[in-house]
Amino acid sequence: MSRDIADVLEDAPSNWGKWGDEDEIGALNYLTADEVLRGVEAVEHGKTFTLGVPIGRPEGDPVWPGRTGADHYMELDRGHFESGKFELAGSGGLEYADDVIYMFLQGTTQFDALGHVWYDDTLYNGFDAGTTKGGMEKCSIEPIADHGVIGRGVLLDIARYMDKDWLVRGERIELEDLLECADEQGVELQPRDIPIIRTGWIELYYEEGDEAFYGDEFDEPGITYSEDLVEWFHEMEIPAFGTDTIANEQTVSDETETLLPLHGALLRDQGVTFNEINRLDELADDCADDGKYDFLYVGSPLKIVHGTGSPVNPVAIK
Ligand code: UVW
Repeated sequence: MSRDIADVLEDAPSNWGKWGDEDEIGALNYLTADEVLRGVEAVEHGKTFTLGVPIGRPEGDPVWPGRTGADHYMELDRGHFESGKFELAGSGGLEYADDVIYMFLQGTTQFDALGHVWYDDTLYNGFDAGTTKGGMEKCSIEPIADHGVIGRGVLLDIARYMDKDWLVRGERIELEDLLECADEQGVELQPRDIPIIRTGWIELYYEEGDEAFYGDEFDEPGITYSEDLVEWFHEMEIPAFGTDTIANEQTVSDETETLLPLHGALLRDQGVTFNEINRLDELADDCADDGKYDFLYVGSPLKIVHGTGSPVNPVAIK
């Protein structure tokens, strides 16, 4: 039976007030200069991996149901000059192309702002949900973009650990799986790390298409709420985490039977930044090859005024 999320999370750990009443970046406060340097220490070879997915493919982009992929329009191209419909006075033959993109800010690889999801009419740090009307007055993506998301990333290749190309629809990942996967990979998870969890799920979209990905019911695999998992995030002071799924968690929690409870427990209560829809296979293959699963993680969202999130192309540097 589906439970009220506020009841489920009544005693869950919270970071409200920890960095003052006006704080809007939550657990990113843990990412101090020392943590950036700890990330830099993980760099050995200078190999780089960009984790963003393509934006605006004619055949579509993977999105949460109800959202649409990016629409990309040419506003100006060679045709305008050929037809004489656009002239650039004094250009001396110099021409240019311009384009426009219309997209959901959560419609690609992205960071959620801390005000993106809430319950009980209240955002992270106790801000009133009414502050979202007409644009995020509080907990928008801007303060996160001002800060940046930079630290030691650790890939947890759950798909490989489970010996699968991708997890099964709706499959749950437990805290134990994360810890055992790290153990098997021979990497130590340290406080203030940025875990990057690979399920293989987004690869299913690109390799087998829409129907295989969405199925009859949208139900992604992933971690979900449990007391031990949210306690672990809290004790480990996890500032942010990423996955290769649309929403970073099991869609319908088989623990709470509610939708996306970790958006409540981690994003709204602990102020943990969510980095969603990453493409992780190249990074994962490289980690499996050299046995090195940690790296400098650099995420730099756009400063979208009052935005609920921002596209991002995170970089992992090994
Ligand atoms: C929802 O907000 C439903 O999902 P996401 O965090 O993926 O944008």
